[in-house]
Order: sequence, then C-alpha cells, then structure tokens
Amino acid sequence: MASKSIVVFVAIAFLSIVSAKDFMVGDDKGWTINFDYQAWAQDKEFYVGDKLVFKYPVGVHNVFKVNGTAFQNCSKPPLSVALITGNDTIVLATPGRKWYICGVAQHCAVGGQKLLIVVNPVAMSPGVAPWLSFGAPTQASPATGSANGIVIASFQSITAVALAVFFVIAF
Ligand SMILES: [Cu+2]
Repeated sequence: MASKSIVVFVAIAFLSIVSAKDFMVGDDKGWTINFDYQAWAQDKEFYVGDKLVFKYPVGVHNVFKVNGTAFQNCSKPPLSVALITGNDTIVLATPGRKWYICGVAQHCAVGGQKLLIVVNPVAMSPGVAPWLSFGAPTQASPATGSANGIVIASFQSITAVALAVFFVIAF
C-alpha cells in the first residue's frame, strides 16, 4: 500500500513538471511599447507553476512586478528591484492578479507597456479527485505543505491525468 502511494506520488510530481507552461510575453513581439498586452493575455489561461518570459533588448526596457495601484498609475518601484536581463523569467507561484510594467521613460504610461494577468489555482475536477486517494485513503484529506501542492499542481490537463492513470496501472 505504502509503496504504491509513493509510486503514484513520484509519477504525479514528474507530471507536474512536464505540464507547466512557459508564456513568451507578446509572443514574437516580445516585451515592447505599443503592443496590446491585455489582448495578448485575454485568450490565455495562466496556472500556478507556469512561467512568464519577458524578452527585450537589454537596456531598452525592464520589468517591474507591481501592485494594482502602481499598475494603474504606472508608478515605478526602485530601480534596484527591476528585472533587466532582457530574458526575464517569472514563475507564477501563487494564484490571483499579477501586474507587470516597464519602468523605462514613459513606456508604461504612454507606450502601454503593462501587463495584467490572473493566475488560476490549479484546476482539479471532481472526476479527477478520486485518483488522489488511490492507495492512500487515510492521507487524501486536504493537507498543507509542499507535497500536497505538487499533487494538486499535476492536474493541469487531461493528458497529465491520463498519464497518471497509466502509471498507477503499470505499477
Ligand atoms: Cu519599456
């Protein structure tokens, strides 16, 4: 019983890694002025564990993670907290609204270089839930801690679920 639980857990932990997505902000335009980032974000679903990648020529732009008020006003945090590599990757670690702006000149206020996204907690449909308790009914109750986070994070797609089922059956 215990070993089967471990196998399931390892399979699920593995799947959580392969199912996270990287989003290139602005796609081939990258992170720049005069681009409608809200339109870009509109048809996308962001989940905890996914990554945003901001691409731009070094020195031309930067990236600040800000709060809603700073986003609205385009107010810039201290330069020391800016991301400036030109290939800045941000892991979406928590659900909720996330705001990003460029802090160079008037790029945010005039150039519209600002992005708001809503990060979803990882979806877990009722049809998926029974698999969580497979082989470990006493441990399936909601728990805190990173292990539980990884388990939940795995159920991002039908593919992941299908693979998890495969692992369970195979072992
Ligand atoms: Cu800029």
